[in-house]
Amino acid sequence: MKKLIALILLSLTLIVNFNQAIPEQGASILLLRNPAPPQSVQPGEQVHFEWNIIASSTEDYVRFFIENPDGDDIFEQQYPAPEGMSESIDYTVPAGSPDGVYWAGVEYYSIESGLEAIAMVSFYVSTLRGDLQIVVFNDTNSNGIRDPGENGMPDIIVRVDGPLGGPVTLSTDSDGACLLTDIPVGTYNIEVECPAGYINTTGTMVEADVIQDSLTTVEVGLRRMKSQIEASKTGPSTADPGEIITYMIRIENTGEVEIPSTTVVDPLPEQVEYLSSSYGGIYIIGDNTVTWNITALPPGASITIEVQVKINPDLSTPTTIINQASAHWEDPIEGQIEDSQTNEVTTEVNVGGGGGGGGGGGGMQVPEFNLTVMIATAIMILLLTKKFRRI
Ligand SMILES: [Ca+2]
Repeated sequence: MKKLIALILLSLTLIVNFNQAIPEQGASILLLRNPAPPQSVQPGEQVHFEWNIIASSTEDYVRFFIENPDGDDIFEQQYPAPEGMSESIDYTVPAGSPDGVYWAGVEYYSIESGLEAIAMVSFYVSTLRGDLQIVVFNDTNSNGIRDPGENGMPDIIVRVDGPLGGPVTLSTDSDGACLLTDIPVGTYNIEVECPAGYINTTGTMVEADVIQDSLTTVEVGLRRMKSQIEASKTGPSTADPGEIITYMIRIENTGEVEIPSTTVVDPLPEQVEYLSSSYGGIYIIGDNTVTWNITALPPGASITIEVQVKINPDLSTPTTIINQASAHWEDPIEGQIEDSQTNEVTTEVNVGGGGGGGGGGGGMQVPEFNLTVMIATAIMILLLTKKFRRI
């Protein structure tokens, strides 16, 4: 962990220095310091500087200097030629120095041009210091809290703005963490860069207070955006032999990301003959299958496609036709192909004669029953009337 942070800080230092080197006539200066902000030193502690100068001109001398937060030079050292082109120095911050942002500079003077190049880097002096740890985790249940089993996310870019300046850019390690040690106390603003396909579950900016001699830990949750296609199908529940029926297939993006490409496949039942389809459906005779290609479908969007078929007119016995389609789509975040099945559509094919006869038989049953009830009721009334007459 410490090694990684050292590497990160070193790389940051390199970036800062390359940006701040001002080669005026071809000379360039690489100036490094340790520790690099936001890590700070207390008065009495040392800051290490080293530099390397590349020049095609003739060296006159090199000047190293340090400025306090007010911009006043508080330290200066000159290196006459041939010294100073590649040097290091450990500077001890004097006891009683005020807290703040200090600057160190290296100036290169050549015989030909005088002051030819200058590089400057900042360093922090802080009497009160603490540590800050930022952990980025995969908030799989999206509740903004790190629950057991929710792993840290490596290689996430984190920007930290502190009370003395910033931001510094860090990257999380294999445990999803980055650690800043010996940084000035105060309020820090942390911004975590969301990778494509993820959203932040704990807010895009997190504020953290660093307290003296304490470790402040901030947990930032990210969640993978949902990518989902839902497919459903409708069709008639009954039909006759030879009837033309229409199946409707609805494809809906119920996720949070655009699905770039969806293929819908409808293997037709053997009892039907393909007639036509909407939305550029392609019918393959050998497979008796219709296929559609749907391009970019944004979140919340849906498409309904149709296929017309004719029920086999030669069906002679009651038949149940079952049809089910499927959607195959590419998850744009993970890059893998996913499948969604529609519901099954069941169509009962009535075959004339058998069904009608059954209906007729049923039709006779109701009056027969009523007649029986009426006759029974009449007998009852007759019997009761006779009984009353006797009384
Ligand atoms: Ca959670």
